[in-house]
Amino acid sequence: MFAKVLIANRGEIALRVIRACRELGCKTVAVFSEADRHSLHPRMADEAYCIGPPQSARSYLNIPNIISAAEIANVDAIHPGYGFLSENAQFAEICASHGFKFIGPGVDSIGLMGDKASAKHRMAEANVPVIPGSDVVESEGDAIRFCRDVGYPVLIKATAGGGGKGMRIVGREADLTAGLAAASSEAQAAFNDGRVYVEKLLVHPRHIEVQVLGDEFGHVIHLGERDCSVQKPSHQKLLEEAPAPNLDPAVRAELLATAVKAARAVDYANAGTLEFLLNEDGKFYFLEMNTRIQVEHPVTEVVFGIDLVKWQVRIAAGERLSVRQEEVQANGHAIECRINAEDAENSFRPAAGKLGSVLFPGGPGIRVDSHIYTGAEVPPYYDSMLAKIVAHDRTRGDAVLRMRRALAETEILGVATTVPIHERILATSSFVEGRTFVTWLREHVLQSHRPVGAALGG
Ligand code: MV4
Repeated sequence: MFAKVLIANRGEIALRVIRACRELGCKTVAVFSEADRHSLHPRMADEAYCIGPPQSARSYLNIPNIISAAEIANVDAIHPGYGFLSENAQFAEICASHGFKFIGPGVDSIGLMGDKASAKHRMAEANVPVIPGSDVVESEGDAIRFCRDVGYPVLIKATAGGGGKGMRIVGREADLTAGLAAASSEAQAAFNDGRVYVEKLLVHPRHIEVQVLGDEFGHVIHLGERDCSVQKPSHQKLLEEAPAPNLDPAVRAELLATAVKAARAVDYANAGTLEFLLNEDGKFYFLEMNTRIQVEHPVTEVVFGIDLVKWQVRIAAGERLSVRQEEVQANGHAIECRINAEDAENSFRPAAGKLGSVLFPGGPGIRVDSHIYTGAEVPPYYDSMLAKIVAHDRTRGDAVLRMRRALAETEILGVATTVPIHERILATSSFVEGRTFVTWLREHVLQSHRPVGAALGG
């Protein structure tokens, strides 16, 4: 086991990794920007090093400064958390070449899955279902032929895109030329790469992802699935749950087996997530693979009673995965609400500032992963997540009731937060019935709630 681990991250995930390392008997090293001097992660770690000014590019993305801190602290391994450098193959390579074990998959897996086109191609080769799509559009004729073949509506996507940027729906051939031109110019502007391709549009798909864990000896298991369909219009997840509600058991079995097959096909090691779109007809398609621990990992942990982050560290330290697939048993249902410093009434505009009183929920079946405290400063430089509230109970219905109770107990004064929108989501009948999909929030919650003025014709 490592003697000392550096956590190259901040906020709640830095605390999460520090806690896992401490339970494994490792010493911990935090790195912090000047804006995080009074944050909890430098306080909780055994050592802490300032790696630069508040701007991410000059601190949490500053590879030379992070490596310097690792050298000075003489650590054995580096955990990247999520976001920042967690899927940066070059960073993983630099850690290894400096003698620090990168706590994550191999550099090749990061690189392969980081390029969406190569990932999709590799999955198709492994007989993992992918969304029917064209190659990069070289001519209008190509596009017209492809669309006639798969049928409208279609979705135009940017090759360099991801996260929903540069996508265009085209409902009929007459609109195809304009759609291609618009998507391509938007992609050129956003990514300096105007290449686009076309896919069959899945109408109202669900976003279902499968947690996998592989050791460095080729053993791969899954730890069930998570439904992440409740997303903001910006494609950022807001609420996640495990297991996915109303999922046909045969579809679940096929989905989980496909995820393990996909991970094995790329010799995957450490924690990873296979993302799929599940269509209304029960067919599912590979979307992308995340080669990091994810924000929503706690819903899997509480349902399966395992510590994914400790397994990440153990696997990186060369341990065999001692959990066999047959031993993996789901217990109950868990829901996670992301509490962000955002104003849902104003397109989720980020809020920043000094917090007033912070009071978190507790009691049976509640877990709170958070780094904030009464009087803490919420800096404007980083993503806006303040806390994750996780409610676990025997059934989904009970988990919904428990989460409602937990949100009612939550107090975070000083900034706008997403607590109210979560209370609205949990009170919406289609959510309670488990009938959500990727555009559900916009269509069923954000639209339905319009101030009177707007309703009068605004
Ligand atoms: C799709 C789709 C429907 N049909 N592809 C959005 C971001 C990018 N990762 C892929 N996304 C989608 N691709 C086809 N052929 C619907 C979406 C989509 C979506 C996917 C996952 C999670 C949230 C989403 C929100 C809107 C659209």
